[in-house]
Amino acid sequence: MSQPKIKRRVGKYEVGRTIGEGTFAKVKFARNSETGEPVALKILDKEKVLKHKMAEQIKREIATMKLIKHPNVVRLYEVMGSKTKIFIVLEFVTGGELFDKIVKHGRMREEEARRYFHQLINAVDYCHSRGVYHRDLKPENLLLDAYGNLKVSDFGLSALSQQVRDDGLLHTTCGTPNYVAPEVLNDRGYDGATADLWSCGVILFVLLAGYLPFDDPNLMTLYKKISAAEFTCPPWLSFSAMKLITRILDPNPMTRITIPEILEDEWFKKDYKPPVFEEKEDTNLDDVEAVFKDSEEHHVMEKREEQPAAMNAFELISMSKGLNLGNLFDAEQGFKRETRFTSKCPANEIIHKIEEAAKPLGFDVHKKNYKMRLENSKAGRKGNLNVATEIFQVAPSLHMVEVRKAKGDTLEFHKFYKNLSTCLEDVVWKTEEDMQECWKAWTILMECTGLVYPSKMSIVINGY
Ligand code: 3AM
Repeated sequence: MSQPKIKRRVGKYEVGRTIGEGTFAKVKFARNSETGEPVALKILDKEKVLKHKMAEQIKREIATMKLIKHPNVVRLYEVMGSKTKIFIVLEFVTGGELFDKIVKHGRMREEEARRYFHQLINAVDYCHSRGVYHRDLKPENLLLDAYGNLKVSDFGLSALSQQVRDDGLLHTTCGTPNYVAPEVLNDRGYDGATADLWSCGVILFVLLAGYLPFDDPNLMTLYKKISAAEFTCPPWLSFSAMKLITRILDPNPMTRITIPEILEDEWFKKDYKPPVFEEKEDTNLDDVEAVFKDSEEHHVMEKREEQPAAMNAFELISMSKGLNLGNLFDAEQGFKRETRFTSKCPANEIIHKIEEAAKPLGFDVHKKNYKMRLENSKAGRKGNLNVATEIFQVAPSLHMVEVRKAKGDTLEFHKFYKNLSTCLEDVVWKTEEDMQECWKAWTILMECTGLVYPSKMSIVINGY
């Protein structure tokens, strides 16, 4: 049960936890072992990417993105390929998603929304001017850095999540259509620039209103509302904001406002400062060529190293913090996607209890040994919520249970975890308060006996 930990390496990167999973790609945390710099590693299935007719366009866009060093665009550092995968190394952005702010605090004041909208338009304008389109601008692609600045992710990469069917046109495969332009939904081929602007209009509406301009549980009705640009502005919107939104959410892409016109708009111009930044001149594009050439000599080294026997009991317990919801926010990482607790129940009983708790909440449960995957059948804000759990044995009668969001919205995960924790009260061994008492007792014991604690434990103890 307590398997040895596998450490994975891709080239010079040490690969860590999964940050998120989409239909097409997995995003993992990784660290450049030469510089120590943290990165986000986007992992794609090579066969799926290369088989469709977009390969040339994707290659061109990735090459262009490598040249772009814009303050509001997530940096793409390099691309690597193995026999079966493509790895895209991205700047690691730590401030969470812009829309988590809306979910938590509701709509924004116009000044705040305007600042984000300026940054969004700067990013979009810059990439468009270099022939790169996003085609899938939506909340999860709007990240915030540590200083609260907007960083648009996936520019030039979203074609990867779309399909070219036999008619040679782009077809959106999945995801919520709420941000998608009518001409994209009509599926007659479209211009990336005007379609991106529509999505910017929807984003601006959400920032100012706190809800979506087009929404309906019935997909056909939603399509109709989008096609007719049928939306109503909330009464608190200023006249000039309303005017701009209406010009962006024009269902006809031919008459829709353009970026140069937005830059001249009265509402937009207030406090606008054009960005100042340096472009990266001397970028080497050999890696992009190599990935798409697919010659074996250019494959990146993928290594799996077995770690010495699993962590010891002290370290495992120090990672588990009971079922206290306060643990779900971390000052460094923002909203947490994983948490752990300890239990003195047998593993089978823990599994059974989790299953019993998850099913009434609408989750399908898949079990494999001591791992479980809980899949919610209802689509949430970011698709279906998927939760992965794993049980580790610390001692014959002590287990640590890890609960991790594998897919979906982090705040929906927190809500699920809150429900789960209520159902698991009799399974959990230690609450956080108990743990603190436990550490204090250990400190005294260690001090009296003169024993040295494992390093992780001493950090935790000193932290209290
Ligand atoms: O699953 P959630 O929505 O919490 O924010 C992105 C999303 O998180 C995150 O990975 C998940 C799947 O897209 N993400 C994507 N690119 C990132 C980056 N460059 C990133 N997080 C940090 N830095």
